[in-house]
Amino acid sequence: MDWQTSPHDGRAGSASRVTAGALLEAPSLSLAMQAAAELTENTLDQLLPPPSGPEGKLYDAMRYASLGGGKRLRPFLVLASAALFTAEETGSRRAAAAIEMIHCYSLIHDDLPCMDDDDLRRGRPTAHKAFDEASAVLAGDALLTLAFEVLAAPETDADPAIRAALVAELARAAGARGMVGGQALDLAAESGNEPFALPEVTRLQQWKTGALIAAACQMGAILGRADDPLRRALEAYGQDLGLAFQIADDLLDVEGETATVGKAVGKDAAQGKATFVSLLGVEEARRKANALVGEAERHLAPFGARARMLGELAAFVVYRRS
Ligand code: GRG
Repeated sequence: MDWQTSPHDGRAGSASRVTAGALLEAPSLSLAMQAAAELTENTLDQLLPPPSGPEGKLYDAMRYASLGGGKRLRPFLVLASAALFTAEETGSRRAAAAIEMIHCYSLIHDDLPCMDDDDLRRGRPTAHKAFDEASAVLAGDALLTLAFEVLAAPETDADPAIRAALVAELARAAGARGMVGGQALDLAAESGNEPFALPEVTRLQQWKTGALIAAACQMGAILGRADDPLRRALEAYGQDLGLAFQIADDLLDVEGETATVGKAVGKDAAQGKATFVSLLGVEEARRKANALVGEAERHLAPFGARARMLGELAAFVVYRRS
């Protein structure tokens, strides 16, 4: 077994050298997440171009925005979902890195002056502050395209149909009827006269944030050649998790502190943005998030005890502080 024992109290205490396949047997969710983050960091480091030559600044910006930070939630979901089906290690790691590339590109672009205009991300200056706007735009573009290059490569899976399914799943979730479409709805909500009501905010968030989270679970199922019922169970889990995540994000914007969250807080209220919290109030938003966690956990029933980490993750997503 790869889980190491802490010299202090004899309990399993280190996530180093753990394989993706072992994530589901972790002694705790935090160790499982730490292990997934390490696997993701190492895989990203291998896949991202090393900074050299006249284009080195672009590679530097890509690495700055994707290495050394973040919870690595989406990679964790790919790795843990794939592990449910004992999918092959290399493909799981590459798919986990690919979805994190898409996520990091979205953060870079979201922080730009033409979008949210933020100075702080993951507790550090945003990419356009650390570099410049042009480099940040290009780093985002290059991460977006590298993600699909990685998925399409034979090293990800020997079966071209599996690679095509991964590409299609991620493209759909990241595109105009997914994350980018959700961002467009967000901009439309800001510029419109009428604030969005609950159904519109729900669709916006399902696209902007939920789609990628749900896709992470689906990519694990694709790598694991899951049958239809199990794939649908993971899909339903991912959808509830995605919405719970967004409600928690809205709550953090109201209740969190910049130093812990790692980005500016209080922006939604300052901009008069319609969010789950502004529409439902803090208590009802938290109740809804908790209810979604319960639903998400119930969808995991067909997987039995092996899905314990994914169940715990749903609760973590709602109670996280960053
Ligand atoms: C600009 C194409 C484009 C898309 C932007 C997802 C998105 C759409 C923007 C991200 C902005 C944002 C703060 C959305 C709220 C939810 C969210 C995605 C939070 C950040 O995700 P975490 O908490 O971040 O998983 P870490 O840093 O832990 O990876």
